[in-house]
Amino acid sequence: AFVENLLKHPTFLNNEYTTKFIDTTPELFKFSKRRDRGTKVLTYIADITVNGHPETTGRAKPADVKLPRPPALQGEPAPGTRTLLEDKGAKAVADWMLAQDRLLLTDTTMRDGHQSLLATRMRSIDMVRAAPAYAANLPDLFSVECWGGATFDVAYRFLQECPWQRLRDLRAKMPNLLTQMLLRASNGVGYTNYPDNVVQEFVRQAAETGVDVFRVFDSLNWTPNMRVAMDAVNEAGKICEGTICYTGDILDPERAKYDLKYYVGMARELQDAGAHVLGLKDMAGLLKPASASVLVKALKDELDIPVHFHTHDTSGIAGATILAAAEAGVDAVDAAMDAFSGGTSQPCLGSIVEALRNTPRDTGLNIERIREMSNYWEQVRAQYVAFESGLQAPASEVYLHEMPGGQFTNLKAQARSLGLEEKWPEVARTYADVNQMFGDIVKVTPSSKVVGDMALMMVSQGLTRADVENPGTDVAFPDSVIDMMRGNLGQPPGGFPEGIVKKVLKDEKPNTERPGKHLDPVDLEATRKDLVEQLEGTSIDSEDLNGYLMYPKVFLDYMGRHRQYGPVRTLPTRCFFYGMEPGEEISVEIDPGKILEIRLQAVGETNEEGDVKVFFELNGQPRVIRVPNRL
Ligand code: BTN
Ligand code: 3PY
Ligand code: ZN
Repeated sequence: AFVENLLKHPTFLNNEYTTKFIDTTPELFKFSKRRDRGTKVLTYIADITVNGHPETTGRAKPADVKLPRPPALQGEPAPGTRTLLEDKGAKAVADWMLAQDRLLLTDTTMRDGHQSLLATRMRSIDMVRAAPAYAANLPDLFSVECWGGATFDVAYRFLQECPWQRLRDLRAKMPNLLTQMLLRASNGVGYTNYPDNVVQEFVRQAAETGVDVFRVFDSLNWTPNMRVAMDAVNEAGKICEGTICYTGDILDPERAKYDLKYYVGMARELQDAGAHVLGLKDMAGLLKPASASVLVKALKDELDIPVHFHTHDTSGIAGATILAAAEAGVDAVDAAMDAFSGGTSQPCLGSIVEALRNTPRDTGLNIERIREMSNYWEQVRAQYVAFESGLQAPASEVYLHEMPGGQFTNLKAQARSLGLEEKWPEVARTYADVNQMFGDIVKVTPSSKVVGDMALMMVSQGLTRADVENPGTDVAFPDSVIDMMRGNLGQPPGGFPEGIVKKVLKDEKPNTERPGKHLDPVDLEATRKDLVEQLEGTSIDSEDLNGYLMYPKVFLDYMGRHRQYGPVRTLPTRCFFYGMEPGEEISVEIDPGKILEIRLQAVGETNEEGDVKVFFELNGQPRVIRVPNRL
């Protein structure tokens, strides 16, 4: 019956068969109620047109319906850093970095840029359409950060798309450029510690699908908890960027816990653990220009590997820090294309290029090509007004709370939704108090979420640090706090303060060993079989399995919606979030070369059953789709 269904399936008959087709076409296994992909995608558009998208309802709507136009291609892609990795390997790339006079640049627009400015909501189509222009016009970039961090679960959860497909498409369209991802070491791209074999399997798959540079960090800077991920990257023959998270202020004697000696020592450990490159990750943008001069010089003196600096411009002064780091000899830095830079994102790429022109660190990048690319990103950003944070100005407040760029605006929105908007200054101060109460820890996903959860709980319940620490008061701690005190995210330098551990865990003893040591390996093939059963026979490839292992529920919900709507990733962004207007026409490339011309004719009245008829033309043929009016 399977083969029969396959042969009769309209997609197969239309010659649209792709390797992912069987996996993503569960109706092959359900021998009734088949719907073709055209009907599915029309159903999606009809539903959004009638009911709105839950993510944008009640929010700003972009004015323009025009599709953003990527820059013209300047000839064939020239050999780039990826070419070197393929020819000579990871160590050769690191040696090449050390041999450059110019400052090398990573473009973060497709990962941290939109993660920090647009709540991670950028869709694959807007990235994939830009990728050929990156390859052809900007072959001198060091790398393109385009995967990992929060983008993985947001893709499944809110964008109804497969993050692996995004990676595969970007990889194919940028064959000469290094792709880069952010990996939370044993926390993978999630918020909790995974069994060692899950982390290993995830890295293997990411490398196979298309990641070249893995920036690996631990949310408490605990190097023993980074080894599994780092070893897996090296095993895969990819570039391992072992990363320090920067917090505090090395020039402030009051923050002696995180002093120069601490960072240099950690850098040494990461080099010894097999890092090809040292990542210096200033996730909150706390590294000041004068401190950067001192720190970068010390790291360069101590290490034999190149140093790659990442910061955020929340304070407004990160450009100065980048120039100081460049002056002190840093090998590479991160920046975002102009239209996705500034604020809680990275500093402005074009301005760094200009600032260094005709100096010893001249980047050699073509500013005109950068401007064209940024013009494209400006049009892209305009489609996502619903997700703008509204942060209007630089915030020196970041030196008080030390929130990472991605968290700052997110926590503000969370506070707003809890009715605590007016109390924001108190949330910021409490976040700082919680940090001190936890022993002054690195705050970056997932440890930053724990501190944020605790701070919001305290402000909404009117509790101070003294109240929480008072052995006489009973406090209901958030689950994430209990989990961290149990040792499930590992240990910060010096451990958590005994008092707070006792208060949170009462008589329970924390685990101070590496969390992965106590997690049994997952039986991957048994899990796959189980999943296939849950999905009534849908076949599950290794990318899907890795998605499920990271986020079981998020993945299953995604698959459920996929069954109903089919792939929606190639819909224009405006249509995906707002549906269509009567008279509007769009082209959708549902498979390579296979284009659906869709025109919305009219939206009917709601009938007694509460359904609405939506009238389309699909490739010139009339189609009527009925959807429930849920408003
Ligand atoms: C989510 O937020 O759960 C993901 C977005 C997709 C949900 C689809 S969009 C069309 C339909 N209408 C809804 O309210 N939910 C689904
Ligand atoms: C992430 O883990 O997603 C981050 O961007 C941390 O800075
Ligand atoms: Zn960042």
